[in-house]
Amino acid sequence: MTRFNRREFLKTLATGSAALLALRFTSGCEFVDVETFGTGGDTSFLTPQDDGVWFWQSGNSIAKEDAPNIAADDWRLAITAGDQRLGELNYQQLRELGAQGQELTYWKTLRCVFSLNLGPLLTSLIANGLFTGVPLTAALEAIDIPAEAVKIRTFGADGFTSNIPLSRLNAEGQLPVMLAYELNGEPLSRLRGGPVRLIIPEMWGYKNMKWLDRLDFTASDEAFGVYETVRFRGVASIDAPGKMALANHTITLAGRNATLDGPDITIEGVAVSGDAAITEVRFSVDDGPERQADLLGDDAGEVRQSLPPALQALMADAAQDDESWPLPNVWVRWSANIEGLSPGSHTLTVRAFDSEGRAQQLDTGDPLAVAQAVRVPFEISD
Ligand SMILES: Nc1nc2c(c(=O)[nH]1)N[C@H]1C(S)=C(S)[C@@H](COP(=O)(O)O)O[C@H]1N2
Ligand SMILES: [Mo]
Repeated sequence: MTRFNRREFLKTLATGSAALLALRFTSGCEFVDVETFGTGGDTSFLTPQDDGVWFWQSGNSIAKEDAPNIAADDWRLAITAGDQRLGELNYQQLRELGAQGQELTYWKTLRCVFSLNLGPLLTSLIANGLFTGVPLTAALEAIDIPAEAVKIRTFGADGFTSNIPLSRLNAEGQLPVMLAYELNGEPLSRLRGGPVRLIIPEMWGYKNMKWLDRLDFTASDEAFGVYETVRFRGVASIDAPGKMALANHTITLAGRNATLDGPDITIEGVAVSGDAAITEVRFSVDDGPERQADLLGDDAGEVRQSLPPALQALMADAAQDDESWPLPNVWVRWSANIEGLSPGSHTLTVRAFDSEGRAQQLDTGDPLAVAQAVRVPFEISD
């Protein structure tokens, strides 16, 4: 197994299609399959659960057809500390906890960490929805957690593994880690990791275990998990805390080097930051003066109106109240009109700012750095 290698990764990308509709690249001896919804044009705030609308990422390199197919009645969560069995939870018990008042719903933008490296290339490994479930702490109430435990190792039925620091479970001021069984008011589908997956608000996709079937409490602080120890071995932020970084995604120029009809164009995208809210998006053309893009998903009322009635009601139940928008860990859409472009080559530069005072930089010297503004070449036709 070789380490994740940026140069190899870039070479692979260079041979891919501009829109990155389906991407396949090697990481050491393994393949990672990545599918995106492409660079659409009308990203809705909420991504429908339907196949092909959410992105699908098998961190474990399995094809969709091979995704575990677990009936709700057959789902079991084993809770262990190494060889020792601490308890077990089934689907009905989980739903009962929900029915007894433990249920909660919140917005979560799920985002693959491969988009960290693909970000400047307009990847769409990102989607947003309303997850419903039970706080993990509620499900663990009857469990005797070993006093020396520092991490929870997490296991999926497909063999994927990851971990979360135990301290995250009771972190103050954070939404709870969730055992999620619904997305957008519907049972969590097979491809989304149903019947039950983990949802951790501020963390990258790989920490959000699909087809969750075991939680193992360990006193070892060693890195653990497929991404943590194989794909991104040695990248400190990948093991813990695993927080999403500030970035822009899905900028709709239909890919790099797109040719567009001028002289006026509209650009649109989504921006998100782990643990913080997007406060501003700025853009410039050909390194001219920066202007502010309009933020579209930063207002709760506006978002609610864009949803079907059933989801408006679900949103009203969500743990994030209207006053706290725009939300940390949740994308905002942005758009802008650019007028009077001359025929020929141009460069669009876009950067996001968050409520923690972080900003994407115009030049970090590393085009793949996460803090790097997105730069996209495009053409205006004659
Ligand atoms: N069991 C399991 N959980 C998993 C994965 C996996 O391969 N197996 N992939 C992870 C990765 S890398 C990402 S980005 C997200 C993708 O979630 P999605 O397929 O629902 O979009 O799931 C995470 N959870
Ligand atoms: Mo991922």
